[in-house]
Amino acid sequence: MIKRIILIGFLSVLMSAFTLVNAQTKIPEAAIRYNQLGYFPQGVKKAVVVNSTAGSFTLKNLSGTTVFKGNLIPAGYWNKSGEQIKIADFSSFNKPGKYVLFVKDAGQTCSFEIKSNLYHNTFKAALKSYYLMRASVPIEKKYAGIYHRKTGHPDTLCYFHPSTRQLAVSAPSPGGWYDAGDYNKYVVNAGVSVGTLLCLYELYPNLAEDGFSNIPESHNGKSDLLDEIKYELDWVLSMQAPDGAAYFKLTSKNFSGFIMPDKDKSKRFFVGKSTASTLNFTAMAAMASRLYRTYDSTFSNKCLRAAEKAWQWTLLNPNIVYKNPKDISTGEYGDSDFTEEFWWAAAELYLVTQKQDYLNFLTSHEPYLKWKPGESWRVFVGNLGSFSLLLSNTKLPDELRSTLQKKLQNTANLLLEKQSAIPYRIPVDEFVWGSNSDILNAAMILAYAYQLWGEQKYLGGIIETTDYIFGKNATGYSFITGFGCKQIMNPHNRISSADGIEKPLPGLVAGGPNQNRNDDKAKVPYGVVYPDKHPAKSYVDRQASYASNENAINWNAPAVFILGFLLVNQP
Ligand code: 9MR
Ligand code: 9MR
Repeated sequence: MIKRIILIGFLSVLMSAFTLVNAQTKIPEAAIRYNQLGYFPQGVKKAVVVNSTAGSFTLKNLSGTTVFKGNLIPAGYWNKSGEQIKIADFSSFNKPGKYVLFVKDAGQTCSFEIKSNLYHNTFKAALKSYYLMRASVPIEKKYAGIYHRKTGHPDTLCYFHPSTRQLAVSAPSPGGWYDAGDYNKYVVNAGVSVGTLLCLYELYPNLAEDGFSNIPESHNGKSDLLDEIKYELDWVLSMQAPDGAAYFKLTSKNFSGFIMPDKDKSKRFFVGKSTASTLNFTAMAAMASRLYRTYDSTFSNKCLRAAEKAWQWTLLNPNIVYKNPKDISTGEYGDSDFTEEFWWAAAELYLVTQKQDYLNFLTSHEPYLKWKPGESWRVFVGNLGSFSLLLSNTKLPDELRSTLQKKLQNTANLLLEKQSAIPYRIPVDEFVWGSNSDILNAAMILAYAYQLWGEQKYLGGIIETTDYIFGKNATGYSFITGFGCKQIMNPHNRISSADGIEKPLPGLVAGGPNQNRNDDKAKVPYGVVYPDKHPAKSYVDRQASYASNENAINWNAPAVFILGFLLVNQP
């Protein structure tokens, strides 16, 4: 008996040792990671081949004829993804058409295209997603097809939370876009989103001309891009308090359930006032005043008055940090350093008014132009101000202009250097909450460098960065809903999860790999299991994963910017 127990014990130890060895020696699967939409005829064309022992690759057309053969170039081990990497470079093949890549032990890709205007449909969808995320109006079939839905959150009667120190009981605050997977509206995050989209308009005013987006305002004789942004701005303007400050957010007390917008009947509140929200408000309104002047001069004047009043409040209240009151648990967009927001607001106010006071502010502060990964809503806004200054014909002191140019050049070149050292060819290798937007924001810096100096290296950097978004990444997913061969199907988006339609709302950018895995089941009870914890693979296409698979207006904005930029600037 005892002998038998010992024997069984011995056997099970042996077996578990065997499984352990087996798990450790499990051969990692070989795979091809590529831009699932395709490549530009005259552009860089690379795919990443992982964990493969093959030495070569072939490119075939859809009738199976080999059109190109090349050697795989070893690029070593990448610790961010835990993969051995080789590169398939077929840049010299430039015949438009549909193709498939083959690698002996990694199999084959889906078909992808080599063509110009590669990003026309994705640009259109990424922009249109803002319409689909509009609050307070019905989303109509003639504009949204199967994604039509009833009006959500009329926001005609919103209450002042005590944190606003407002004596009135209620006021309307309708319109605007839902921030993200949740139904709340935050002034801070409106800032970087509106700013980024207006930057694109400033560069290419004819890109999404009247009728382009098929939205209710189409055929009003005005740019659909400006129409869409104005939908948000009209809401933003309703967030100004009588003293000039901007309330922090318009929100329910807690996140709603995963129900359709029209089913969420929770009370909505104006909550808080802060320096960050008020500076974002100032910058948006000032920038809008400048760029909407010919569109609607009354609106433009209204924006300017609102902006200057808000700015005055921030001079008296330069340090009001927002914290969620005890009874409010929705997004906090926590920030206590307002350097970037002040810079952006002052830049926009100077450009629209040309008043000496604003210029004095600019010349007495360190010009802001930096790359910092993480949280575009918190830091990237400083760059938006500098982009506006760099593009403008307004007279700037020579020293300010040349400092900004130097900083832009240095930052862009550092990003390119970083990119060339990362086998997936992205300019960022920290993957925090919303990493996809970091990667796209870095590409925006390259875009402004290209705009100023026209050097091909910057354009090449943008193109390779965009490959990452459409599947040339360690997860193998194409990160914009509705596009690519391996699509994300379960974004953390309340509408997509509750509308009964299998395919999620199209054109949404997923947050992407998040090395902090803030929603890991190991950390939070309602979390998700991450099958692979390498930073570049910390992503799950699960609805529950708000820290890796949500969408947000500030993540979509740089996608719209970059896709639009690549429609105009093709290699
Ligand atoms: O759905 C919420 C999402 O929009 C936020 O980004 C996220 C982080 O603040 O929170 C999500 O809500 C979760 C909440 O924080 C905790 N309980 C589970 C909620 C749904 O996943
Ligand atoms: O994008 C925000 C990210 O940078 C923060 O780390 C995170 C946690 O505070 O919050 C994110 O913003 C969420 C916001 O608070 C509520 N709406 C959804 C946003 C995206 O997850």
